[in-house]
Amino acid sequence: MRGVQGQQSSTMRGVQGQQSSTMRLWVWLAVLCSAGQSSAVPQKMYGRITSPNFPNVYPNHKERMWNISVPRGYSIRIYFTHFDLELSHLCEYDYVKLSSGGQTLARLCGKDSTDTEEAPGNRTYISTDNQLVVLFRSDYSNEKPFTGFEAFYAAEDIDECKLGGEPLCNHHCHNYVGGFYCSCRVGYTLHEDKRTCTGLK
Ligand SMILES: [Ca+2]
Ligand SMILES: [Ca+2]
Repeated sequence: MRGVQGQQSSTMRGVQGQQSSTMRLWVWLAVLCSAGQSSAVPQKMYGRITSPNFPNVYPNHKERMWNISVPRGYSIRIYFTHFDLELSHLCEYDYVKLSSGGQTLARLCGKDSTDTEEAPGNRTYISTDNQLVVLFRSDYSNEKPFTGFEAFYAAEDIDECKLGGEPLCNHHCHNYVGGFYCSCRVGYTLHEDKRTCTGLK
């Protein structure tokens, strides 16, 4: 009996040893892959963000930041389905700040817009590039309870052919979801830069 048990346990050890070395290999491969493809991590194309404790009252002295990022060729559209923050002059005390491309898109507070303060209402905000930073901040007090905000965002195709400024294509521009491409009039070929057309001679 003892002999059989010994055999079994040594077989078991063998299997376990094999399993753990296979495990090690997978972990090692996973580490390798994640190290090499950190920029290729699938990005969320949509989402929901809320103030802390939503739909309940948000706490004082709170700061939260969301760095929303979608693939290149897309911008981010965001709108609010609920907005109730303390109102203060120029949204000094509590606010939600939207920024993109290094500039502030909006600084929001209150419930409805006033002459000097902006609340989102039904407005939709669009990022200037493929990144949007949302910052929520509350100061040390509230005169009454406020329930904060709920917002939804989604990636939206940039129509590169309709952007202002210098046209991206020499002749024809064609937009598609996530990018664009150029083509040339008859008698011209597309240059290696994929944008310039040169005459055939
Ligand atoms: Ca406050
Ligand atoms: Ca596009």
